[in-house]
Amino acid sequence: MTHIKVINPNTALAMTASIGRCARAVASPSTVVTTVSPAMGPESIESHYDEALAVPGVLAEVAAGERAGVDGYVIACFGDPGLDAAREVAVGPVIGIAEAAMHAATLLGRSFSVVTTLSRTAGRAWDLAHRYGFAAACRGVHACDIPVLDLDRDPAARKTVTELCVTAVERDRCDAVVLGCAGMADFAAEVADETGVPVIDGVTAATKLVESLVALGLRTSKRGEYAPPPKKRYSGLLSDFTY
Ligand code: 2AL
Repeated sequence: MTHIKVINPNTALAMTASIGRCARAVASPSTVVTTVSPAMGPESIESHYDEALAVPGVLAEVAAGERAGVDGYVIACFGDPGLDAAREVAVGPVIGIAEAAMHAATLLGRSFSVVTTLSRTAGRAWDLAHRYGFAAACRGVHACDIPVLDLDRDPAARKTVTELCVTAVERDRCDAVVLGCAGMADFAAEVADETGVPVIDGVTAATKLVESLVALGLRTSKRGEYAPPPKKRYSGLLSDFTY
């Protein structure tokens, strides 16, 4: 049995439940998927400030997962918050949803475009495309300007996102679409129907990638930068993080 812990770095529990449904729908019957939100952090992540303050909660969940014998982790927010730090803490693989989706998109086509939430999150999506080596394949990052929590609450959100994906494919002439928020995970099938191109939701892509790496017996490298962090004291609110 493989145990994958899917961490929604925000504290919106309805979104965590939806992320869990999407991840479980693709996981093998022999995989147990646990979905959590950290006990502390922002209710949604749509700024660099939100992202920075989401990271301690994510790391606490990875540390708890290590104590519980979790085999691998998905960081289910498109900014991939805390990904490198989580890999220092975890023995098994840790994959971010932007990372998973961009890798999958470039296996299925020569180019992709990202459809994200607020315009201010586009810079982070571009940063990650550069970091993962996919900037040349990324034709555009388009914002629907719907706040993360409204993706679920606003009945028009699904249609707005789908229409923006259709426009992105026409305008960018891209081969695939990457959904730029975990809150869009259950939009993928509909967007694929409307655009006619592969549409990658990072939650499902990352879940299957983690599952595959674990099945291959592969773990995070502990030789270099992803070795456990040096032991030292942390003060104040971070005193529990002393490694
Ligand atoms: C996200 C995401 O995936 N979760 C969240 O809170 N914010 N991404 C985004 N582009 O807004």
